[in-house]
Amino acid sequence: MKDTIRIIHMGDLHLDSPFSSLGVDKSEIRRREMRATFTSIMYYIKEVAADIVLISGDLFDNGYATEDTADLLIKEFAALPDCRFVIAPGNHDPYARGSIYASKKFPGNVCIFHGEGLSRYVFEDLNTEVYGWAFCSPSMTDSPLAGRRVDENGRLHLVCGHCDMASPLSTYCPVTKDDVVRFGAHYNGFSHIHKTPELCTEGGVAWSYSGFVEGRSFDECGKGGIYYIEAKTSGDFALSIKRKNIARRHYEWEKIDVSGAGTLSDVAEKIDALIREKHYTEETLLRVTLYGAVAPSLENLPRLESAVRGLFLLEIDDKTSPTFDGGALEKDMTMRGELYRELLPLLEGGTPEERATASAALKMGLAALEGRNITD
Ligand SMILES: [Mn+2]
Repeated sequence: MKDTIRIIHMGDLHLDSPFSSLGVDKSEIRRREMRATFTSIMYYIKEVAADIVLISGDLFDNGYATEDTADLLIKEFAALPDCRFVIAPGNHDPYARGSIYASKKFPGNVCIFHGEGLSRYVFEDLNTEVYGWAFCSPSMTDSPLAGRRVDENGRLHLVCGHCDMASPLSTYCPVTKDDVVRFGAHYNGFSHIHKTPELCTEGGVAWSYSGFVEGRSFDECGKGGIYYIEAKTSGDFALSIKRKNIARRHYEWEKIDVSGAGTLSDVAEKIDALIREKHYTEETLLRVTLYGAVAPSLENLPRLESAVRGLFLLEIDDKTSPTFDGGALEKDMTMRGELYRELLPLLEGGTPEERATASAALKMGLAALEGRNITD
């Protein structure tokens, strides 16, 4: 029997996710890359000779999953027959009639939970048990761990499940911290919350979300990844847990103060400086929130999105105020000055929504008064 086993924990891959916020071409690239990342993870699993892979749900998006994806999963799992893949279906890939899990023939090294109650797979040769459950529909209101304890049988105990630890009222399987600690498994691999995960431990119990693997929007910034775990299969069942970044591309969201900018190239220079400083590349999807008082004549900052500046995607979130050096406008006796004076109370003292609306109104109004095109 192995003294130490190697475990991979991952989830929330959302293969075939539509990426609807990107254009048609880029969303297709991202869908392909997502599948390629899955293949890279499989290479990694082979390279480290993992014994068990915990996939804690939302491996794919049921509504969008293609036959190609099903074939890819089955082919990749079958290519690593010495590794056990344990899958706990989540709210996006529930074990439901007609789903890939229920209708496709998976190889013998793949174990898929298929009921909402707690059950387990026992790997005697590894002295390890994996407890888990399945979403059988897009929601689940009871915690499978509530009031339960592991069998104290001298084995390494793992949990693989999709759940929401944020609220006991969640309809996405509300598992509480108390449930997890009382249950007493050595490592609990969860998924559902996508942000970069935090490993928690208490009283010999460790748990973590897997986090996302490939970011899918600006809600998922930073580099996605998986966990690599080494666990003793007897004695103190000590764990060593490491994060491995594996994503192809990453979303980032930055803020830049562009106070005093008078032209688009002033702003572009600041964006370029940030890209250099942070070493962002074509692996980066970047959103920049621009803020500060800029010249009233500076409008249509989102036009800067058309040059991606060496990135995969650049998105401009314009929160500037067109009030820089407003003295001249304040004294201007034409319609331009009148418009400025009219909007000034909102520009300076309104709510954030009022300031944004007043800024847009001033920029458009000034452009219109100068006979410039305001439709693009
Ligand atoms: Mn989920």
